[in-house]
Amino acid sequence: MIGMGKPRKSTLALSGVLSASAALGVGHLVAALMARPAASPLIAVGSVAVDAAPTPVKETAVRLLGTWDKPVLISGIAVVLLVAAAGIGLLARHRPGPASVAIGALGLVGAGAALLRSGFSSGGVWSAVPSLVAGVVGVVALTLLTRSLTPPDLTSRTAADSPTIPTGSRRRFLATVAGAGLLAAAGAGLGEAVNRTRQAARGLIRLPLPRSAAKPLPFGVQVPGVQTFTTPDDAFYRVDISLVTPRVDVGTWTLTIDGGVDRPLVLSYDDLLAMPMIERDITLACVSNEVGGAYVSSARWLGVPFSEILTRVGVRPGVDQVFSYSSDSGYTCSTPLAAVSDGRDAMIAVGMNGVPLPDAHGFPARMVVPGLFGFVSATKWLERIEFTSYAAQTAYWTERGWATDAPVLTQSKIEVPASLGTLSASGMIGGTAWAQHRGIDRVEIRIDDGKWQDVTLAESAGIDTWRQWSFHYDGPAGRHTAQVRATDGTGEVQPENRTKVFPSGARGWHQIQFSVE
Ligand SMILES: Nc1nc2c(c(=O)[nH]1)N[C@H]1C(S)=C(S)[C@@H](COP(=O)(O)O)O[C@H]1N2
Ligand SMILES: [Mo]
Repeated sequence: MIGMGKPRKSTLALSGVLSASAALGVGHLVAALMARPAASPLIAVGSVAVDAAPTPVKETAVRLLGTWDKPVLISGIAVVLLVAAAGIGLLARHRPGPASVAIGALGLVGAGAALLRSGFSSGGVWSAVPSLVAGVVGVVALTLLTRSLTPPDLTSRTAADSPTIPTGSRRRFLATVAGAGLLAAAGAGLGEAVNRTRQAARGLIRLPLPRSAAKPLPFGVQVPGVQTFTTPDDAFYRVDISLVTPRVDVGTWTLTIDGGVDRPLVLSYDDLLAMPMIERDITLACVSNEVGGAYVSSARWLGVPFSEILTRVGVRPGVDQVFSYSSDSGYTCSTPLAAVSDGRDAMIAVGMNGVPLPDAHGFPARMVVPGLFGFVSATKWLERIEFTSYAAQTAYWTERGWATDAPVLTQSKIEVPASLGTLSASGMIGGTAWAQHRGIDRVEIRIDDGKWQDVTLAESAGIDTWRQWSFHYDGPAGRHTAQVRATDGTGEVQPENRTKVFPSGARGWHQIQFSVE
């Protein structure tokens, strides 16, 4: 084929695809080297797509695909890009100029996406670099590949010389193909390796001891068969808008605390670790948790109490909102000033269950505020806290129609037996109930259409954590239903009527069917 002088269409398309692959590989590596994994071209474009997608689309994607939603999206975008690149490869045969412009334009699309996500701040503009480099790599690769397919002075040759491409060109083409393939694979692979090793340094971090330690957990907090009272880090639910887990370099990371304050602060990781710490057991819940869902977990957090921050910076009159920013994802979050200044254990957390925060849960620092849903309190990969007003700043989810003020709703759930499961020989039904910062005072269960009965509550570890419960079933065999409802520390009973998670969280009783042998 190549020796025939007229390259096949498939060869041309392949040239386009290879050029784009090399571009993406190099772009990925550059993003990793710059410690901005989210600025990798594909991921930047994917992130913008996630932002732009209407809320119902996002909810459907999460429901259908679960945690596969992001890999599926990224693959989809990659396929579209590679098809476009194949087309550009075909175009390159007769119109190399426009083809180069087209592949370069794809780089610009990536750069634009990265800028949209990172903001146009002085630090943010660097996010465009990986895609710009990718664009250049794409243009160069495509030019080299198509040139090696078509001898440059073909037209000026005499009829006797053409149309055969000399074997030298064939070799040159194959070498360029191999080079582009290598760039693509090595770029992607090395990029991933860099992203990972950047984190190896984390093993060396020594967390400070808290000035105020968490109380020992009461002996009876755990009900056998129910999920563990303290959720292990790798089982802790995870919800965020980031397509890739941000991997923050603590060497260069800083936390800025500014806005309506007398003494703004810029803290390094070491500065933060040197501040007084508290350690607390706190249950975190997501507003997107369906009744009976799994987006709720408990951990022992170590962090700097907000009271310490407030004293250091001196908040001015007029401030009513704590507006937090996250590195890498363009995510912002609004928390009422009242919730971090009313004496509850709001903190800037650095530790989770005895170790530095895992990447997925916000390393190196995140907010934790008991009693509020995660989207209005628990900013991960925290980069800046601006004391401001609700009038002046609007957060990411508020812009998308979610509630601005979102305290955790009282919820309870049956964990054993599983829905449609069989009751074990012990006859124990069990689960959890939570109403952070109000506490759980009572949980009741109803079997079939019977009357509500009190369950046995496990010991309370405080009003900021969930409470486990159990109930001994001694009714007849066969198929049954069970329903639960909780009463919070203010005496309010969990309402029966179901509501959707949007905009302020799901209400309603959890019900399961089970059979008894
Ligand atoms: N940077 C950032 N922080 C974030 C989010 C996010 O998308 N980006 N999601 C929030 C939401 S909606 C919840 S429920 C909690 C979840 O925290 P987890 O993933 O550690 O469980 O993080 C919050 N913090
Ligand atoms: Mo959430």
